[in-house]
Amino acid sequence: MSMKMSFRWYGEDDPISLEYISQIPNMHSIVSAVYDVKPGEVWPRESLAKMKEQCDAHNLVFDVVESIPVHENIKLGRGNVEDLLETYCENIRRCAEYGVKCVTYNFMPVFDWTRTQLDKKAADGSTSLVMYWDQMRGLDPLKDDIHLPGWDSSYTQDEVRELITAYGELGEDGLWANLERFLKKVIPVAEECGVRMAIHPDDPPYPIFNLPRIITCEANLDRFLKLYDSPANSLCLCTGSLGCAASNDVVAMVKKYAAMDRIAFMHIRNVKIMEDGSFEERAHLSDCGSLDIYEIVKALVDENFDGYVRPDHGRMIWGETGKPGYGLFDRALGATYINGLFEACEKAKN
Ligand SMILES: [Mn+2]
Repeated sequence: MSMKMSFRWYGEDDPISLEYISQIPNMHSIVSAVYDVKPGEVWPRESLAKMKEQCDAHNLVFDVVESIPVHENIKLGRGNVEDLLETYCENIRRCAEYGVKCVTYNFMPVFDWTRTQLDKKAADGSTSLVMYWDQMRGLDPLKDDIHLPGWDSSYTQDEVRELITAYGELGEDGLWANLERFLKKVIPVAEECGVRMAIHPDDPPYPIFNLPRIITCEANLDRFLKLYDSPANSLCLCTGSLGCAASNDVVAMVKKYAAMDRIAFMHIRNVKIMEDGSFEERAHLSDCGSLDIYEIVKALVDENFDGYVRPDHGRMIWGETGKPGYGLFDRALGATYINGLFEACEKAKN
C-alpha cells in the first residue's frame, strides 16, 4: 500500500503502549507531540530525541506531529506575534531534525473541538463523543460559566470571556489575515526542511458561540490553499470534522484535493448527522454513520494518495477506559477496516 498508516500516541502517559500499537497490522507511523511545554515555547531537543528513540525501538516511525499548537496571540494578531512565529518556525526545524515529515495544526479560536458529552452510551453498550444542539442552545459563554468537555481548563472563565470578545471583534476577515501572515512566515521554513504543514479543519465546521470559523467548507479550503500555493501548505483532511456539516460533500473534497496533491494527512472516521444537525461519533464502517468510507478510500486510491492516514477517534468498547476517542480497541478495528478498503481498492484498480 502506498499510503502510510499511523496512530496517535500521547507519549509515556498514554495508557496504550507502543508495543500494542506496533501489533496492529500495517502500522507505520506514530503521530505525537511534545507535551511537556506550553504553546508558544520551544520544544526541547531531548524530548524529540526520546520520542524518536522510543518509536525506533518498536519499529515505528515518528514522522508525524499532531500538533504544534498555534498560540492565541498568533491567531488574534496581537502582542508578541513575531516572537511566537519565530518559535513556531524553530519548532518545525527541530521536528525535521528528528525525521518529522508532516506537522498538523489548526487555526480554531480558543477551543480545539466542541462536544456536549464524551461518553454517550449507544444501544450496544459502547460509548462515544456527541454534540447535541439541545444541550448547546441557551449556553452563553459571555454570561455563564461553561465547562464543556475538551475546553482548555487552563483558562479561567474571565480569560475565556476576554478571548471570545477579542475574536468577536477580529471576525472572519481578521482571522484570515492572521492565517495568511502565519503561512507566509511558516511555509517557507517548512519547504526548506522538507516538512508538509497540514491544517486540520474546524470541528464542527461552523461557528460556535459566534466565534469565527474559517476552515470549514470547499470554498474556504480553496481560499486557504491559494494563500500559499505549495505542497508544504496542505490539508489534514478530517472526514469526521468536515462531515458533520451535511452541506460538505466529503467524497468530492477528498477526490479534488488528493488530485491536487494537497492532502498530506487523512483523519478517517465516521459520524452520524441527526435531523437537527446534532451529531454522534460512530464506528468507522460506512453503514454505521453518514459518511461513505469506501468512496473516500476509493477516491484516495484513484488519485494515488501516498500520504499519512490515521483512524481518527474511536468508540470505547469491550470495557476499555481511558482518553475519550483515543482507546486502543476501536481505533485498531478502524485501522484494520481502512487497511481492508485500501487493499480492495488497489487490487480492483490494477
Ligand atoms: Mn481529526
